[in-house]
Amino acid sequence: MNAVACGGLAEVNPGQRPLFSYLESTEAEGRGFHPSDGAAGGMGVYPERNKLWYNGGNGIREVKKLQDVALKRVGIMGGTFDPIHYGHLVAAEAARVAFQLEPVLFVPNRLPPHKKDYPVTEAKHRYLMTVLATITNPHFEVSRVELDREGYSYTIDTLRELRASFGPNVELYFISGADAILDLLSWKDVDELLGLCYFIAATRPGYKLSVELGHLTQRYARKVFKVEVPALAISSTDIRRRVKEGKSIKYLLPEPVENYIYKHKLYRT
Ligand code: DND
Repeated sequence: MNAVACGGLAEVNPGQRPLFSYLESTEAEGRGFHPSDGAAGGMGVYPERNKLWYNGGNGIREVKKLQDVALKRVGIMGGTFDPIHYGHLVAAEAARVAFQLEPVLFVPNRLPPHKKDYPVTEAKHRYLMTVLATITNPHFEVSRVELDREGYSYTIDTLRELRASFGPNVELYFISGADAILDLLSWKDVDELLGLCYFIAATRPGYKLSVELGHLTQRYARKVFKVEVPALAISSTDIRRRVKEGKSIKYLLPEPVENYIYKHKLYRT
């Protein structure tokens, strides 16, 4: 993965107080770094150098080692995962590396609120496929928080639960495809949701998410970061169609998930 293209979507404001002085003053107060403050100035991380950069309008300057300033950051990859595939895994890994998330929690939903009119595979299968797909990555975990909750799996309910269990010193980053971010305004209690977490939108390299997000207010845009990933052409819909048509799904998803699909005769009808 290349130099990380993350950072707030708001424009650089040359008049803004530089991030390094912000860090120095707030560290003294014991508060630490908060990404939304840096976002307005244009900010991101070089993972390979483990440095935070800030562009105050006069070019990029490195300011701090990331581990010196960041709070603990946990990633949340919510999904229907019907089935999980390499697009999901590559997006989660890119976000993990770019934002130094530990761990990334995969959260399969029980009843997706936005797919009320679509048949979704039994939750137990989607959960087990998610476990199989993530088991070899020591930074990935699978959460049953939505599976064990009755009714529709609204993200706001999940974030409230996770916020309560992780406590205030952990920042939560909800990882999502750019397509899902574009629908954010239709999500339940979106105002509260954006107060509980940041969003990381996985986009194709060169994709201008800020243009697409023009309909979001400035307040929302400052809570959305982006990370560029390859493999965006893979989709669960296409994999299900391929199985139904007897076509190969090899190399679109991890082999254990492929074997699980065939063993349990999923997606045949
Ligand atoms: P999907 O059904 O899109 O999941 O649901 C994504 C999340 O949004 C779930 O946690 C939902 O519960 C939540 N949601 C949606 C709508 C309303 C509300 C909540 C609400 O609370 O009101 P998929 O399994 O299809 O995909 C999982 C994620 O991976 C999505 O963000 C999708 O955009 C992304 N994705 C890819 N990212 C990179 N490369 C690819 C991808 N394919 C899917 N190839």
